[in-house]
This record gives sequence, C-alpha cells and structure tokens, in this order.
Amino acid sequence: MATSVQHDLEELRTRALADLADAVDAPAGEIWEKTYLGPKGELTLFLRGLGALPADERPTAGRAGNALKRELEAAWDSRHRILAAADLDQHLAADAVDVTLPGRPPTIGAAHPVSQMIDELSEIFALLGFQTVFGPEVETAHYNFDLLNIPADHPARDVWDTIHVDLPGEIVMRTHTSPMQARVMEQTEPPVRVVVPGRVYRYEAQDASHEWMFHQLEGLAVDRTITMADLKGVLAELARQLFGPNRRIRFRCDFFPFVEPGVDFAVDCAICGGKGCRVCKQTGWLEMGGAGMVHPKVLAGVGYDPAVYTGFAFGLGIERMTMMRTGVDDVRAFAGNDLRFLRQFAGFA
Ligand code: YSA
Repeated sequence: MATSVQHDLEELRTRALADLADAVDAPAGEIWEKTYLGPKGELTLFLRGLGALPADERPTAGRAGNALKRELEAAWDSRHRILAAADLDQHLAADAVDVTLPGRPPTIGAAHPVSQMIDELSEIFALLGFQTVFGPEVETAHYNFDLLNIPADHPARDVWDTIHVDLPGEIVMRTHTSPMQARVMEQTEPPVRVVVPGRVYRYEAQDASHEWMFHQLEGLAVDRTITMADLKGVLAELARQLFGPNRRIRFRCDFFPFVEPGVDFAVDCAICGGKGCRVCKQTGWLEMGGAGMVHPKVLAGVGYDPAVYTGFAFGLGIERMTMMRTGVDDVRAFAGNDLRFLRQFAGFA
C-alpha cells in the first residue's frame, strides 16, 4: 500500500476517533455517523474509490480500509449506546413526575344559594303536604293578570312594571308566580296543595332589596274548609323551620286583587336584629311576601264553586328569605355571579 494512502487512512482514523469522543449527545453522534460511516461518509467514499488505485495496491488498501471500517463501527456502536442512554436519562429527568408532591384538589361545584333555598323550601312544604310544581316564565297576560282578577283596565295592573315579549297576543315575562295558581287549578280537581318556585321579572329599579329578576315561591291550598288560620299556621311553621323559634313574624292587611282578605307577611330583620338598616329600610321588618284567602272570582274563573271551596295562597320572595338565612345584606349579590361571594354559601342550607 502506498505511503500516502496509509497516511490518509491514519489521519482519517485519528480524526474520526477524536470527533467521536467530542460527540457529547445523541444528535452529535448521528452527525458523526453520517460524516464517517454514512452512504456519503468519508470512509465509505474511500472504500468505493479503491477501484481507482493501481491493482497491486488495492488488496492492502482494501484490507486496511475494511479494518478501519470495523474499528470505527465498533467505536460508534459503544459510543452510540452511551449517548442513547444519556439521552433517555435526560428525557426521563425532564418528564419526571414527583409523586411526593400533593395533588391538585379537584374543584367541586355547589348549588347556588337560591337553588339550595328552593330545595329546602320544597322539603319543608313536602312535610306539610304540598307538592312542588313548576311553570312557564314566559306567560300570557291572561294567566299573569286576567285570571287573577286583574282586568285590562284595572289600576292594579300598574302595580308591576312588566317586561313585555315581542310576540303576537299579550305575552309577558311573568311578574310573579301567581299565574300558576290558575294553571294548577284548571288541571286539578280540589283538594289542591302546591308550591311553585321560579324566576319572575319586573322592570324596576334595583336596590339592596330589589332586583329586576328574582325568585318567588307561590303556595296554594284549596279545600272545603280552608281558613285564614291555616294560612297563618303554615307561614308561621315555615318561618320557624327556616329561621328558628326566635324570629318574630308579622301579618298586616294588604291588598291584592286575587285575594280577599289579603295580608303582607314579614319577619323581623335578621340583618340588624330588628333595629333598622338599609335592607329593611329602617323599619326592623323585611317583607317576605303577600298572601291571603283566594278571591271567589279566581276560584270561579277556573271552574271551582266558591260556595263549596275556599283556599289560601301566598307568594314569597326567595332571595329575601335567603338573605334572612345567610345575613347577606344586598339582594343584587345573588345574580352578580361573583364566585368569591357564592363560594361562601356552598352547602349552607
Ligand atoms: C299575594 C297574594 C297571593 O294570594 C299570592 C301571592 C301573592 C304575592 C304577589 N303575587 C306578589 O308578587 N306580591 S309582591 O309584589 O309583594 O312580591 C312578593 C314578594 O316578592 C315580596 O314580598 C318580596 O319578598 C319579593 N319581591 C318583590 N319584589 C322584589 C322581591 N324580591 C327581590 N326583588 C324585587 N324586586
């Protein structure tokens, strides 16, 4: 073998082994392999070029070239293993999960305080023999007003600032849950005992005790011998169950076209202990709802004979009751959707 070929191979060997020692990671190793042993690598090209050598030099040069090839392949094999293992270690370290760290607690939702109150009210009334039913929030004026003895020209129709729906006929967002009185009685033979929780809508100014959308609980009992004493007994028992034995309750005469007589039902204000505050408007009392004996015209309007049947009805503000239970002093907080507020009342009822 000519000295120059021998020298070239020696130089190639020294350089290749030095470069391999310098390849510190898997990508650098891949480049090394391509440079020396790949299809266009230096050693491959040398071996391919053997045919160009004089015939007498070819065997020796071929043997030397193949010996170098085996040496470099063996060196690459062992270096490749080391680099691949290091590469794996690095990936494992980067992706490692520290099983000793505490887990992230899952966020568990809770029912809205008003929904909790509705559930609690349904349970209390179930024990008193009332069934819970639901009705439409978009209502006809016929049910919202007419069947409740509030004819088109009656001044009582102005009592509620009504949100009208742009549909043929007189369609409104129900201003109270009372339209369900007529809907239930039309579908049911007496005796009747139902409560109806749900949203109601009024186009009115908001303050600490007034929202434009809020919830009411309607109650209706009709039978042959229902009296005002039954109404007072049911509402007194409700207040006792909800607020404990120490809250005082008050009934005062009030007017609603669909009852005769009518009352307003109030509880002494739990926010200020009855001393007077902005929630109770300095009166010491917070009105929970209106109530009364169902007007004979309402009974007759749904086909009940007022000479045979009597009934009581009430409509209570659910946010107001929730305020009394929780001490929240602004009704607007309930629909404000602030989780910092809502989280405080997870599971209060
Ligand atoms: C009266 C007699 C019955 O035989 C049956 C029902 C009724 C109640 C009647 N339908 C009514 O809506 N009366 S009310 O206008 O006085 O509202 C009842 C209760 O809803 C109020 O006492 C109050 O607790 C609550 N409320 C009224 N406006 C509110 C409100 N709560 C929050 N925001 C408002 N804007």
